[in-house]
Amino acid sequence: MLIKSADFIKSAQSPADYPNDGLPHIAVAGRSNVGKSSLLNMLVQRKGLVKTSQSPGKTRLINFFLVNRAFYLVDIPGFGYARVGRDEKHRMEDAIETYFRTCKRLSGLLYLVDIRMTDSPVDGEALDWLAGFDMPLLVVATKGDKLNKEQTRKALAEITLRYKLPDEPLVTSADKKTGREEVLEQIQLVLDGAASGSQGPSQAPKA
Ligand SMILES: Nc1nc2c(ncn2[C@@H]2O[C@H](COP(=O)(O)OP(=O)(O)OP(=O)(O)O)[C@@H](O)[C@H]2O)c(=O)[nH]1
Ligand SMILES: [Mg+2]
Repeated sequence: MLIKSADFIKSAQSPADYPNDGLPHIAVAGRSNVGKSSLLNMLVQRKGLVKTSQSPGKTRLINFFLVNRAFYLVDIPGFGYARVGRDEKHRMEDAIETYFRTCKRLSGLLYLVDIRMTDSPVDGEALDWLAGFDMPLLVVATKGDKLNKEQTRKALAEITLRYKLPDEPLVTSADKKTGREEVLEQIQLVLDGAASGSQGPSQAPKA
């Protein structure tokens, strides 16, 4: 997939704010600080289009980025971030759940896991919950630059086993700019599936 354009369109808290022009959405979710915003910037090759941060909990609203005027990449606030207040946390969780439940244009999900976190209860719960939504789910391991080849092989096997994934996740590094083509290829398959009315590839955990 060639990225010709990528623009921030809007932030949303409730359904009235979702883009409603009939174009498909691909959401990017994962724990706070896993590297969602960094991956989005890498995918569209626009450093700084999506705000990233050292401190978790930076992305608090659902942010919509229009790509190639053809589909939206959607930056979802991080799961499991405890340091925002309880009311704020509930508000964010409600906003995320409402989006997953109600957005008719949501065609697929990327769920990001930190390649070094091979046994995370937050990821385990989130993946089980997301598998309940009837749509393609692709698991992507971020921060691949943090491990060497052997550690990577081991981590991928552990993640696949721990979360009962049908396949090993793709590995990306926003620092080293690796895994970009592979992720874009999967997104293209999901979009093709949505356009043809059939479901694209999915890596949802096995029941
Ligand atoms: N080494 C390395 N660091 C990364 C990578 N991707 C992200 N980071 C770092 O991880 C931190 C969090 O990155 P973000 O992209 O802001 O993470 P996020 O998932 O959007 O975080 P929230 O918006 O808080 O949920 C930043 O310090 C990034 O520089 C990567 O591939 N490799
Ligand atoms: Mg973010």
